[in-house]
Amino acid sequence: MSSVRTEKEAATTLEDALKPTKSRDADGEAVVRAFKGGATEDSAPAAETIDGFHLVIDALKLNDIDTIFGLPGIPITDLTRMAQAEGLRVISFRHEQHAGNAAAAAGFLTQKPGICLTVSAPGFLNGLTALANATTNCFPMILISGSSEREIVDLQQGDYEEMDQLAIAKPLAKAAFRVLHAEDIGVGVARAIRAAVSGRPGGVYLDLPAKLFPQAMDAEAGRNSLIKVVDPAPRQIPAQDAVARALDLLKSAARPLIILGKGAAYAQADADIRALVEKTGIPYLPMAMAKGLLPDTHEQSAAAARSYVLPASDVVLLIGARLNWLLSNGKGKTWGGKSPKQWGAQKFIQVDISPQEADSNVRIDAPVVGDIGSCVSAMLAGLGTNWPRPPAEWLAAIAERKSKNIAKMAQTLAKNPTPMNFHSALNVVRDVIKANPDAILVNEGANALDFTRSIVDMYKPRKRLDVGTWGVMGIGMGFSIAAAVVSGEQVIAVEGDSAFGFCGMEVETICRYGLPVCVVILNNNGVYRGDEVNLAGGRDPAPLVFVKDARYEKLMEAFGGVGVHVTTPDALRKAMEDAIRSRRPTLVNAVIDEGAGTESGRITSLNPTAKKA
Ligand code: ADP
Ligand code: TZD
Repeated sequence: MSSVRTEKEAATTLEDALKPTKSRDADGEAVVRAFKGGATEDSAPAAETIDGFHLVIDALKLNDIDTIFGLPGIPITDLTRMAQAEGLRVISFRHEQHAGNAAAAAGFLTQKPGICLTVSAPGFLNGLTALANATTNCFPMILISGSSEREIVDLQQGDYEEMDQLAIAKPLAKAAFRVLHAEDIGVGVARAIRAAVSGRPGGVYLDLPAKLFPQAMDAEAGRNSLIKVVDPAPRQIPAQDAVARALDLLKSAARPLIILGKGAAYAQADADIRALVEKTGIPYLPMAMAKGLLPDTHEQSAAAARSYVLPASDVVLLIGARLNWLLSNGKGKTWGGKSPKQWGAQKFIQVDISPQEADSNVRIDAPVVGDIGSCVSAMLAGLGTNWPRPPAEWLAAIAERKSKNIAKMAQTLAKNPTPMNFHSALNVVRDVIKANPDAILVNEGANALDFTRSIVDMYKPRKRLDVGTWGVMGIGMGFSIAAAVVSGEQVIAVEGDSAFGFCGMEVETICRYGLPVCVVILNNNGVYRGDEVNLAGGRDPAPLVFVKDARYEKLMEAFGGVGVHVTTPDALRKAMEDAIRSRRPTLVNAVIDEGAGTESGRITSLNPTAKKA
């Protein structure tokens, strides 16, 4: 085994591990990373060495990772400092879950794994929710957590923040690795990157014990041990016969439909996806985070006729969308089935990178397995020159429903009730996004989510980030911070007041880094709505109700941002326009009718106890 792990060099306690003895050469350069070791005091001058801290940093940099989202503490405090000193952007959060959410969103937006860095046990667990959520959403991220001393952890002898983190992360991550020796850091980081972005992307856990960081090894050997990952997310070309089968089925359709999911947004194959939709002339539905892949105002969008097209369609082409609960698992009333378990009459084509996704809910007649870019371009190539337009009756039936529903929505949006409601407030957000199509919209809540999704049109790909596959609350500020950091664009976060509560403290982070984030809280005094009463008649408020008329905007003011309290659409519009003009961190507390909203929003039916007498 290499001299790196001689008794002399290896830190024997956590305290030792935290006290690296650094030395600099004459110009303060090259040996900045050098550690005493590799030579005894009376031997020849030590060869240049490199420690674990810098190997981790160099491994990340070598792979074009330029940002770390994290929260410092034992044993990774020095890692955050040194990473910043070495030119990485380190965004330091107030709670690891939001750092993890930021890493996940960065991964979705850039196709590079977002990095979240945490301390051991509790910090790791705080980050783990985000890691599990990233895996569920197929977003690439790497949760790097420091961990305590292996010998003590494994014997359960009671170390500081003792926990077998690797074992706990495994079932919630796409992959999980631990690095024990400095010379393996390069491999560990490379494996984590490959696992996160290849195939179906997901969350990866990388366990770095405290003792690893101050381990020193010969600098040249260290540099040679690092790996620049070649082609981390290799194209996966679909089989020609699978493509032909899919196109034959699509051609045979009388009532075809395309559904675009967030996998399609992630794939960054925007031009080809648009070409496929337009060349086939097939109506399409965007899932929430696929909105804007084609502008929501596109004439082929069937979003305003969703409840008509799903059951009526006969062949459905899914591109990067799973038939999970968000699509009623491909069966039941939504799809024309008579009972919740009954399948509709559709035949499905599913384009997905995961070979195991097909048939997970209903029969997939034509799976096309490969990366979306390659699959869609193969399908485009196979369309030929005389692809038939979908039957005119189908298009006309959709157009009729669409225009009826759009007219109805326009009427609702034109109203200006007092107090404001979701519609009159979101009508403003709709205008603001239309005028600022590059802005990234982050969205969470129940009603605040559902109404924003249906009212606010998106015009460009990957401009909408939301609660995703789990419908998880608390992603708002982490996603907003990541969006602002990786894109530099204005971010608008439309938040339910409950949703905001899960992550509100991160407005300090937004202020600290001066990020152009405008948070709009649709404040109806509670979870879903704010007008419930305690059924027992006691003094405690009902479980879903918050402090009335809470002044959330003061939270932003507390950290130097702009806080605005608004009760009218005009005031909301002005506050949002000011925020965009100034690019200052802004929180608009938009007070809406506390009776507005329904339990769980659009998914009331999933509530086992929601049936009201
Ligand atoms: P939505 O919630 O928008 O319906 P899902 O998260 O359910 O979308 O589905 C996304 C799907 O996209 C996943 O099944 C995932 O395997 C797939 N996917 C992600 N990236 C790619 C890619 N580059 N190529 C092909 N499929 C992908
Ligand atoms: N906890 C977590 C982590 N995720 C969840 N989804 C929930 C709890 C349950 N939940 C929802 O599904 S939506 C929601 C909760 C608590 C909040 C809804 O209230 P809101 O939005 O104020 O954010 P609206 O607009 O008032 O409905």
